[in-house]
Amino acid sequence: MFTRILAAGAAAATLAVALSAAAVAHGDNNAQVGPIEIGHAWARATPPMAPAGGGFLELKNTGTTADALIAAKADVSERTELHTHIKDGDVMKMRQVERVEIPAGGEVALQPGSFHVMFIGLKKPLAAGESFPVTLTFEKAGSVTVPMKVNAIGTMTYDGAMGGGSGQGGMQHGSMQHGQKSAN
Ligand SMILES: [Cu+2]
Repeated sequence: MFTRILAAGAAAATLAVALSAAAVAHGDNNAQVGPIEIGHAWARATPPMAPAGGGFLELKNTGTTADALIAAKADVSERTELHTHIKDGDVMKMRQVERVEIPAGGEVALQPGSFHVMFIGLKKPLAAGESFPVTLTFEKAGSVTVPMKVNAIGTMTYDGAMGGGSGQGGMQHGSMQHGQKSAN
């Protein structure tokens, strides 16, 4: 229903703003900018000396043209980058990416083991139970700030499910190298 309203075109712009406000009021970190809906934004708590932390969210493009997440910004860290995980032999490594594509009518999840927001140079640990604002910038839709809730170390999902095994996801974030891109 929502999609059809937006597809009605530019005349719907004012309406879209009103709907956006309604979406935010639903809570659970949902926000919207243009045709892009953002939901389930969360970050994983970090141990005291961790240099970096990861943030995750779901993006849905209700529009008829592709868009892309091109930047994220937060005050909790010195730098904030977009990353993905790649498998190099048996080792998972993180790489910075310039953009995360969101196809027209499509969805993309930034989630552990895949795309994520990387908070590098944490000013203080991310503490479970807190939340902090993250500003996301999309190539076409512009910028929007969403609250990112912090789940416990080892969490794998927005709802707080823990990983099977060792909670290695959190460890990986703390120990992986982030200088690779500039060193290439
Ligand atoms: Cu990363």
